[in-house]
Amino acid sequence: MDWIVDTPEKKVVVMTGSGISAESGIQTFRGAHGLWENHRIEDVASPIAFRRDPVMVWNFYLQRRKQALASRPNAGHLAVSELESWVTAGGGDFLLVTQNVDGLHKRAGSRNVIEMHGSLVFSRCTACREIFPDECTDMELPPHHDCPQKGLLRPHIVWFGESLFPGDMENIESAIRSCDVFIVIGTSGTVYPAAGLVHYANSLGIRTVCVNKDAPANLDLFDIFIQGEAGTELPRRLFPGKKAEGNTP
Ligand code: BV8
Repeated sequence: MDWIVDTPEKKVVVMTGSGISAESGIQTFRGAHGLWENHRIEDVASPIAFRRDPVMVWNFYLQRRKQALASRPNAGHLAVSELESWVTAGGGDFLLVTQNVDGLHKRAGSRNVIEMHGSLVFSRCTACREIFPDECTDMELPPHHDCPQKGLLRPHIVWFGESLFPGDMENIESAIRSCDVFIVIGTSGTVYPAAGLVHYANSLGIRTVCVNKDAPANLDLFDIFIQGEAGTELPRRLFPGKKAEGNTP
């Protein structure tokens, strides 16, 4: 049995995609043939779409916020949170980078998290740019902020064609530069710059591990590929700290 992390005093970076939330009942992007509520994600998750039809985009994200708030973290999220506790208690460093906007990693107890594509439970004012927690699920129309400019609210999400939040990429790359292992879970490796991070880790000679239900687009960039569902594979393989039944080290 290959443990992915064999001693706690390691420096570990984990990156996840929608696949880790699939077992919580949240559909993945490609798994839904790229459709969400019959929308192609690229057609809705963009500033152009929001300018063209703010009500449709606002409600698209309202539906996803409702679904996320009604969902629960699964064994995969919990295993990542346990790994963080085990590594940090042993004197190691841990960073979780997630492409997901569902908030399930934080609800599973993960602490050092970069939600690189934003979060469904935050909104942002398009005028004053204030970002604030927002778990409201009954505003069918995008509300206006109570700032002087009365700006239209938008989801605090990184859309296609938008840059990541300031500093995030630098912090992610800095953590990868100093890590011993980069573990990528539940992502098809098709969206950049997230999908490029394994290239970066490779260029630095860092061990790269992929845990995924299907072979990702960038499979050849990984040292180890564990094919399977995150909820099953992660508790068994992430670290020897927890003896799951049926483990044969
Ligand atoms: C950027 C938030 C610089 C939204 C997301 C033209 C113009 C502008 C940009 C581009 C362009 N062409 C290309 C680009 C770059 C673009 C891009 O990469 N496009 C792709 C489509 C080619 N990227 C960007 O625009 C990024 N910004 O480049 O800024 C810039 C700025 C201005 C102008 C030019 C450049 C911003 C990208 C962020 C977009 N926002 N999310 C929302 O959620 O609504 S992306 C969204 O899709 C996710 O966050 C995630 O990143 C991606 C979906 O990917 P996955 O998570 O991997 O999901 P998927 O379904 O694909 O795969 C799931 C996997 O899980 C599968 O492999 C499956 O096998 C596996 N799985 C399933 N079940 C399980 C499992 N694994 C384990 N266990 C299971 N149980």
